[in-house]
Amino acid sequence: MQRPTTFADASATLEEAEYVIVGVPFDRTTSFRPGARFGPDSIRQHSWNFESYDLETGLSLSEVPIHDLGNTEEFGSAEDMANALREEIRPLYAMGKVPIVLGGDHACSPPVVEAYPDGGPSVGVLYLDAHMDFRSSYLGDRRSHGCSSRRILEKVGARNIVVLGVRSVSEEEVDDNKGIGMSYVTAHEIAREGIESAVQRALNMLRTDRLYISLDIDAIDPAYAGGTGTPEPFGLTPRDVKYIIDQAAPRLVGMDIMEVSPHYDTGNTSALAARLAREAIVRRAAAGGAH
Ligand SMILES: [Mn+2]
Repeated sequence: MQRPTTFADASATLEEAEYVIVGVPFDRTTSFRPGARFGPDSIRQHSWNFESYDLETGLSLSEVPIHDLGNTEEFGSAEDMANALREEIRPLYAMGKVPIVLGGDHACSPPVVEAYPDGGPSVGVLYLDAHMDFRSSYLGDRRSHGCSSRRILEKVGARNIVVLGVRSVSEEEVDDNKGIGMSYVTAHEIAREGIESAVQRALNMLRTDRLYISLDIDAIDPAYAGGTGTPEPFGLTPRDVKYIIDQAAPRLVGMDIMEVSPHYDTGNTSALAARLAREAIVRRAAAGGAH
């Protein structure tokens, strides 16, 4: 019998696993409505909604080696969370595993990227978000969820991160970025030019073979994913995000899904998040994703 809070089909031991689920029940930097700390367990519960068999790839998730490490402890500050999470994730990369991290607010993403080993091939980050998250500091906290793309950029460099789906940004962030040059594709551009062309453009901007996806669930329109802390209209569709994941999966080295806040939700946002995590795993498995 599986514990109900284990991610579905995560029946491998840590040693056997290629994909490792980690929950981070942390939302202390949420700027509008809190609750993302309940995201990891809600996503896990909704993951049981789906068939193990994947129609498109012909693979069964139950045959893919997935392990659920459970949740991190709770933390008093974002800095403490970042330091601990980085150390939690570092050995997973070293063992050649693909972390799938469930948040938590978006402050939980930078430590997962920062844990990626230096010295080898660099990683390119597809940062899916309604917001730019490019403040140097927010409410006195450099580790706020409003600063996450900036912290990631400081790890990977401006050429190795592209923000997709953005439609909310402060003038200060736009001005700051003029001297830094982080690439972004707005939700409006994606709606105009179509997801295929937009993703191709985004992938051409990155100079890396290895990809990491950071998915703030608010990248997706609140009509589909209203269970989140800072809902923002004019968003991507679930199918847009599926397409991004499908394109990136063969080169994927890690992924996170953040900002699912189940108490604002009927359950659909958690189900969508769980389904997108499963999509990334099964697509990468089908492509024989290498390290
Ligand atoms: Mn964000």
